[in-house]
Amino acid sequence: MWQTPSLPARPAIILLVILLFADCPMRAGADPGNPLPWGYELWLKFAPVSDSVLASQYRASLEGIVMEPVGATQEIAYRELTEGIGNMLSRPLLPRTTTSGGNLLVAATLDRLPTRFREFLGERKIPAEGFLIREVADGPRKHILLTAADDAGLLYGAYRLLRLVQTHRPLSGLDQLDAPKARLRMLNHWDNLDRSIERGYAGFSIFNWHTLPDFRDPRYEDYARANASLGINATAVTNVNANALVLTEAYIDKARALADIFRPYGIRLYLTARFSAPMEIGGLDTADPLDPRVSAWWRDKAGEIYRAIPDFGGFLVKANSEGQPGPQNYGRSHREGANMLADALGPFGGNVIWRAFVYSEEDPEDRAKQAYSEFAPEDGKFRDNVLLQVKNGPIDFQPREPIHPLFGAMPETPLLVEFQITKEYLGFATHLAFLPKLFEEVLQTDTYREGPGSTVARVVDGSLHGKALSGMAGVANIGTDINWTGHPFGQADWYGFGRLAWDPYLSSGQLAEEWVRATFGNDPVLVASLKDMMLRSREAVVNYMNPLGLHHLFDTGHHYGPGPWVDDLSRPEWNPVYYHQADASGIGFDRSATGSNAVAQYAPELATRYGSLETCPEEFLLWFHHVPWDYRLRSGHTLWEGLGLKYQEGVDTVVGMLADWQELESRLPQEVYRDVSMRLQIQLREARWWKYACMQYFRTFSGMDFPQGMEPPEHPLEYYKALRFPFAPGIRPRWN
Ligand code: BDP
Repeated sequence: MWQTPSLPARPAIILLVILLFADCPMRAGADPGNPLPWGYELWLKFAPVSDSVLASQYRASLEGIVMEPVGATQEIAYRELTEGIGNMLSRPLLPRTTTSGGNLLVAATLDRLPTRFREFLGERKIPAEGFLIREVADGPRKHILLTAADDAGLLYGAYRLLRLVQTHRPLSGLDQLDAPKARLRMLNHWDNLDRSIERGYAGFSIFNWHTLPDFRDPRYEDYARANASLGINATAVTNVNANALVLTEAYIDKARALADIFRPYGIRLYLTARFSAPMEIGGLDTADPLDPRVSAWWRDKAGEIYRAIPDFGGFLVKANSEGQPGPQNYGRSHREGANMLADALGPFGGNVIWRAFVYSEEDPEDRAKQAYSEFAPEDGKFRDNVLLQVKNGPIDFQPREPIHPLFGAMPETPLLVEFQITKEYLGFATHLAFLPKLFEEVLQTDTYREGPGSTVARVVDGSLHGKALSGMAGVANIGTDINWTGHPFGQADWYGFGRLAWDPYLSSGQLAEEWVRATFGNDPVLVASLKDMMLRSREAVVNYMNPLGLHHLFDTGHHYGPGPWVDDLSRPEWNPVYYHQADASGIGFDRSATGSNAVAQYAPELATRYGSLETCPEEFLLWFHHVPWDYRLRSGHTLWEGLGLKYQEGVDTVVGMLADWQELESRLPQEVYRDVSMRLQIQLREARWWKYACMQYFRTFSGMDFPQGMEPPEHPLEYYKALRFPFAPGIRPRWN
């Protein structure tokens, strides 16, 4: 049998994994030729092609490889191609020195490609980080040509070719010219220096700051590899609720070690910068951005970092938000704070990523309006190397939100769309909710800022306002769990995020299918059934948690489970009652012209659509309107009935997902089958809990009977209100 992959990191990982699992009995369903537990290899398993006809076609097209790798990135591409294709074709992909001896894979960057191959490009240009994969005729031979303008492009092209084989795509007639649509494709880790992870549900942080820089956990390289395989090219490895220590000399040295590992994979390292760092670690008595001592401190700090990490990406900053320090502590604006940092990083080519997630405890304005009010008037006043990072919706990563009104509203300011991959509000790592469905919904929404077709995807790729700098950031769902993401299907969220950051126009259906094929193989029954299940899963969560535009009904602090009754927290907008506004007359937040008028922050087309009860899509009904309990929905049901039936629909979908999963038992590795079965049982129990708790509570206002078709609650309201979860995971530690 052809060998399992042996990237440099691999032997050490295998050893580590063997040690970790030394006490475990032999796991049923494990591949005997591959000692890695299921899930560690993510979508990069490159299992042998099971269809023998297809396998022989691939073998005939890929008889050997002509490639002379130059430098670390090309070495990786070479290794991936030879080992991955070798594995999938169950025979080595041997090196050749000439193109005469068979149908070959010919791979090189353009500058090293023989002229006769360069001609196959024709008039087309390969953009930075892009690649061409094309079947080309060469006398009696047909080669697969892989070429790129730069090393990163060659690596991305290698992963694309591997994916084509892995997902059983034909190679004949192949002609793919592709490049990332956005410059910045980034993960944000909310990882603390003590390895706890804010909103992390898959173990501890993979970044072990204590043992860095000397101990280079092989996992760092496997992490970089997984990201590179998707096209992710930047990562901020520390929490936005930042600790200034990471900017001290010792930690910069640790960060250098990570950056060195990530570099050959085309990934630039970012750090989060705590705005008060000049006081906490710099001995100054102020962090006022307009104080020359403060700006000098940041300039020196930038210089120090760039001496260690010449390609350092820059700072990601959360300022004056949820208790974090910022320029407003000194009466300065976000712009003044961001520009000061931008001036420090600019000479080195670094960026400041400034988060727009701000809302103030003193501001009585609707929280959904605050970021727009703060930032929109500042358009055009930021330095060129400042990017504004805007969450997908105006509140906070809810199961469903309308798009953030800032999208398309700042034509002069580079922008990153921020998604949450970790499931703070979609069931942690126990619920299956395929997030690319949510991402797709946001990306395909039309902002109408420049007329019809001004989608959020065009904000991500920069085309809406011709921006060179733009992109997508995702809050990572990765931890030390052996399968990286806790829930096996959490891998699909990481995968889908990365692919959408590369190309925000991809469909969630395609991504689900790609991931299933890469992860579970190409069995058509499995592919169809899992894809269908994944595509239904996100709407299920919306329905059993926050249907019809409800939002932020989550219990306090940990956000685990329902807490719609919570009304005693110090800040009004920390209480779920602020968001649902239920009373005897109805339920929902009036953001129309008669209410907070948040609708006016959107382009007129959306403002009109959302602002009127008649045209507002029902999925956003209670987001924008306070609606009487007996209001007739389009289905003919009253709002009260419709609400109960939506909750029920969510639960029913999970019942269906569980049944579909059980049907597939014989087609799945046993360990995954059991793992996901248990998680689906938890999901079902919690879906019912949400439905019962919320409907019991809302009935205290509607005063109506539960609708026909909704299972009646198992317990009285007091039971649900009394539930406590002091150790629910992911809570922010008290010190940051
Ligand atoms: C909220 C989280 C909180 C984060 C905050 C943020 O509850 O832990 O610090 O977002 O994005 O969703 O800064």
